[in-house]
Amino acid sequence: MHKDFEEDAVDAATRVLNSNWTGRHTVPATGLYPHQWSWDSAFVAIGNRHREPGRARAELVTLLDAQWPDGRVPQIVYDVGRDDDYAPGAGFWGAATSGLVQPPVHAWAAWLVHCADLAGSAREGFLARVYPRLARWHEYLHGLRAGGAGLPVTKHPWETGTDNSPLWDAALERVPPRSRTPVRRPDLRHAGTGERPGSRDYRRYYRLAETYRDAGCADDVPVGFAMVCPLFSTLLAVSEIALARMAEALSDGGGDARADVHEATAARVVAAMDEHLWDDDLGQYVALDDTTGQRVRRATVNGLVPLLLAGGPEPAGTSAARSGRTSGTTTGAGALLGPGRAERLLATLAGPGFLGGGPNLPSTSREDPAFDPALYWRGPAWFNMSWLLLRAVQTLGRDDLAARLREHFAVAEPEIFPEYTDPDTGTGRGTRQFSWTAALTLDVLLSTDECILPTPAPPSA
Ligand code: 9WN
Repeated sequence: MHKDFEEDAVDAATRVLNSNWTGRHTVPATGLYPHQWSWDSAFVAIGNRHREPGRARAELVTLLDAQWPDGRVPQIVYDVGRDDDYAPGAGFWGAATSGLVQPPVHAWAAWLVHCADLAGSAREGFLARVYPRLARWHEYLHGLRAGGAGLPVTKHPWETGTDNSPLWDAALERVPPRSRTPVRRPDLRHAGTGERPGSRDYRRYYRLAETYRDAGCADDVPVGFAMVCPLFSTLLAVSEIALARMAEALSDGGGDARADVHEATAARVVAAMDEHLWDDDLGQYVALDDTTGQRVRRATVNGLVPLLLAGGPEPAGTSAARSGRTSGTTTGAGALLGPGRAERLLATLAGPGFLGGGPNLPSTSREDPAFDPALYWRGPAWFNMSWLLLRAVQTLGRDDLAARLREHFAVAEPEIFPEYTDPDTGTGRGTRQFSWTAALTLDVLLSTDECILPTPAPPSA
């Protein structure tokens, strides 16, 4: 990317993050999303760590302050003064937060935020504050949310972060498109109807949320939707490895038993993904319907994200913050994908359904019958997905694919930091001045260390 462009983009992205910062957290977008969202805050913290590390720490601490006693970190923390501006709101839940969750990218984000400013982190006792809460969050997912395959289930499409991906179509078909609560759509004031889920989908979303809420958000009551997602499971495994690094850093010298527990848990998650979510015909991971036991054979970007678990060289920038272990490679470590899987995933990523079929990475394969370049998670290119895959292929040394994925960020500033883009033309879609688009653009432009994955422990001798 050109130098002038980079400076302009850094300034413009910083302005977006400044204007979306409320003093305690960052809203995803002031109009469409006026509250704090869980995984958005993690991506925002990853971008803010470069120039505003104190704000990055505050972002995560604010979110974790809203953690439930059972360990869940809520999907949304409401700004009750703006309850009319987004639906369903605090009134629907009868609580200050949603009862749902979102993908667990937080521990990974917290580790990166810590590594970016070791002195500030130590001064605020950041790791000691967040580690126990993040560990409880993961315990909730491994415990109350464990499905038959031993992987966490999502109880609502909103929990997947990829709300109307075709991965959820068949399961949603079984949900009656009727809710007792009237459906409100303030979102349509900020994005076109052709870019957002339809009203039938929304009636089902409400129905599911209402059923879960009325059961007291208890996880032993079936709500009619229980899906295992390869994106969600991957982020859990990566974050579990981040918890291991945190446990070591906190134990002041290494050899902490908890780090070994996190490593073993990550390895168990990856092994379960390999066993239950791999689809050899599609050459990628897919979702699993926990109600029927069937895999959902649809090609989406969610199923490529496990490339983050393919290994690679030791990340130099993170090793300085680790105690007790200063070198080693990930090759052969327990938390990695099975033999041959990385090569197949790379081929699928480069193939006609994804990067081989057009300039940017679509959220749903161009070869899937549901592909639509304008509609939310059914085709548009999302910057968090380009970022996740970029980090994966950089770690694997695939500079060709990294250059392709980086191209997406070149349209972020000219398109006013859109929520997502048409994967073929780069035209902005959804809302604008979207926080994670700005934050991850900053991360791509400002990162000096491109290998930012927490490293699994080398196999013991
Ligand atoms: C429901 C906030 C969120 C993101 C999700 C994205 C979208 C909400 C919505 O916006 O979902 O959570 O109303 O569509 O799908 O990933 O966290 O940016």
